[in-house]
Amino acid sequence: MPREAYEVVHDVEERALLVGIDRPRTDGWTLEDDLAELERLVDTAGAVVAGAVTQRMERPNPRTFVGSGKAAEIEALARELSATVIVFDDELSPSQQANLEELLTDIRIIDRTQLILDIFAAHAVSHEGKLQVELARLEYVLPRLRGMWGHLVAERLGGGRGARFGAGESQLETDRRLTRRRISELKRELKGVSRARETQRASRARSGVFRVALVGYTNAGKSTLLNALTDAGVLVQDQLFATLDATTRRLDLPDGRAVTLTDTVGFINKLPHGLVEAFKSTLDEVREADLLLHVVDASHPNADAQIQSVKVVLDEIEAAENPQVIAYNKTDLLPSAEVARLAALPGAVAIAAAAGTGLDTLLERIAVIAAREDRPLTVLVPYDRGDLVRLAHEQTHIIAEEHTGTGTRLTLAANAEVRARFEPFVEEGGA
Ligand SMILES: Nc1nc2c(ncn2[C@@H]2O[C@H](COP(=O)(O)OP(=O)(O)O)[C@@H](O)[C@H]2O)c(=O)[nH]1
Ligand SMILES: [Mg+2]
Repeated sequence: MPREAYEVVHDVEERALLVGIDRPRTDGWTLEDDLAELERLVDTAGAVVAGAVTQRMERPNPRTFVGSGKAAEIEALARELSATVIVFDDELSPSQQANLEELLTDIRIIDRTQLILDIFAAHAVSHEGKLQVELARLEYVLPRLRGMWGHLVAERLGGGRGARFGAGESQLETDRRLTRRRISELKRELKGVSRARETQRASRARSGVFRVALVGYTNAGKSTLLNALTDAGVLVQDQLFATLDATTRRLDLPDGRAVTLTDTVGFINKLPHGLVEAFKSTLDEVREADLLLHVVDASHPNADAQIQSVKVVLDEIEAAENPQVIAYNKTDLLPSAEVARLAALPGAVAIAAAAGTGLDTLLERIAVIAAREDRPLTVLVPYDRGDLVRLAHEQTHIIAEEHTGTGTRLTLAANAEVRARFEPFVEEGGA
């Protein structure tokens, strides 16, 4: 559905020329990895990759990102390949963008950040998701308004930049003012929208329900796993960022306990900071989770670097310290020796979510962790409190259950929040 809207924009085939620089780095990624991923992003956005240009540099040129000689080369190649857009693999500063637009006339220039923002915009489904994406886009656009306007002026006046400086400046101020106003409107509206969810989340926290959040690199198989474990029916696609909204479902563990499982937006290397900010309320689900289920596409050649990138984002949203289980997914694509090696890693489980392999082991692992804070308790629940008996069955491990003349006597193991709810019915000496 959102794809359709997007295709209207791209009914003329977009042909992209990718540009990346090869510089010394320590994050486990190579330029080839980056460009392969950029190609997938371009593909997800509905465009075709016409070619790629790279340059080896110690650091990006502060004026034009690549060297100025390289820029001329890029322009020539773009014409030769009939490229309609040039995509830079890193975020360009507003002035780099403006300078490049001046050098590479007649061809659109975007960077990785804008490409990701476009994909998010096309995939946002919920009202909240759409607001979050619009906010991130405007935050991105705001510092770039000068460059964009300058470009327009230059175009209209045939390069005579500054000739109508006064007029341009006041238009720019208007644009900035309107953009800022819309940004504060969006922030206000988002606060309202996320309040409903915060209320839900707070009540889940109070009820003592153990909360599990799926995290992982985009396309790792998070949504597939949620669907395999519950009846969520969320969108699964071999695309980057197919799902942005948080979906929470009840998950029944083998020991009879019910927990919640939340699927949310995936991460990517160089995830735009503005997006993390804008998706803060969605990502709160991750930060507040009792357990993170980190889903990894173990068949991906860059699996290790992807794990590192996920850790960087978890750090940014202050969730790096939450308990974690790593689920190495897509093991159906790996040789069995490799699967055995992964399964033996500390805190890891090997699964194939699509085929349902390894899910029993995964659930048992979750159950063990969910039970870590459990302490035993014996309570006598009166017959008019069926709600508490139901709670016991859903949220605790029941050790013994007996029907007496005055109520149901339960011996159960539960965490502190749940134990608090049984407080009035604790039997003498039974705690
Ligand atoms: N071979 C294989 N493919 C899988 C497995 N799990 C998921 N996939 C595929 O990986 C792609 C991304 O899955 P999705 O659940 O949308 O990933 P998400 O972005 O992490 O939510 C889809 O094409 C899935 O069919 C698996 O266990 N094995
Ligand atoms: Mg998904």
